[in-house]
Amino acid sequence: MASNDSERADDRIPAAIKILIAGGFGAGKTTLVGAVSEIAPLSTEEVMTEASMGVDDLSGVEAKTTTTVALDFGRISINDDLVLYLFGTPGQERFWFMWEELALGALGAVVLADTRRLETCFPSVDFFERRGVPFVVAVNCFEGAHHYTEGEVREALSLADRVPVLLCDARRRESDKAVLLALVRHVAESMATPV
Ligand SMILES: Nc1nc2c(ncn2[C@@H]2O[C@H](COP(=O)(O)OP(=O)(O)OP(=O)(O)O)[C@@H](O)[C@H]2O)c(=O)[nH]1
Ligand SMILES: [Mg+2]
Repeated sequence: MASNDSERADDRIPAAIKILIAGGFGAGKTTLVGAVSEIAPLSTEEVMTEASMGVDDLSGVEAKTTTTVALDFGRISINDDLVLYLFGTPGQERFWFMWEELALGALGAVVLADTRRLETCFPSVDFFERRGVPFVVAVNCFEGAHHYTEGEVREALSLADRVPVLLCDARRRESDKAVLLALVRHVAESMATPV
């Protein structure tokens, strides 16, 4: 017997794509994955001890007590046809060697920029530009920090016109979803018109 449309919709297996959440130390990567994930996020937070003093640059994020030592992992369904698997990268320089492995198979990335230390997202921007991985820049607007306009961020990071820049609050799910939707659109456009 032929199945009807609603049965077919139930049988559909959504496409799954891997997305990286990158950016500098303390930019809010773990916060974003935790806020937007529809499954309990996996995180690998460790308490920062005195041993990291002089190794990790805490200027601007002095209140930070834990840090990601391997990865964050979460999942979000965009619709019935598309699921995003989110991999948050570790931000500290001593763990950057893991980015290469985490980036394998990633179709796109969010670079979270920290308004208190905008320059800390340079290495992430550089990493994805070199590999030709489409990315968006999401500016996580911390209260009390300088507020940049989209144009100022674009100029400061020397971003190509095609790279979307958005302002966000990593703690808010709707804000994070808007960032991920912009990324999905950008990935689709990049696939249609590769540079
Ligand atoms: N005020 C404010 N605090 C935030 C925001 N996003 C994250 N935080 C806080 O900033 C701190 C650092 O956030 P994390 O999500 O751990 O940052 P991270 O980028 O994962 O850090 P690393 O993995 O150590 O590089 C946490 O205490 C968050 O609660 C934000 O938008 N506004
Ligand atoms: Mg983290």
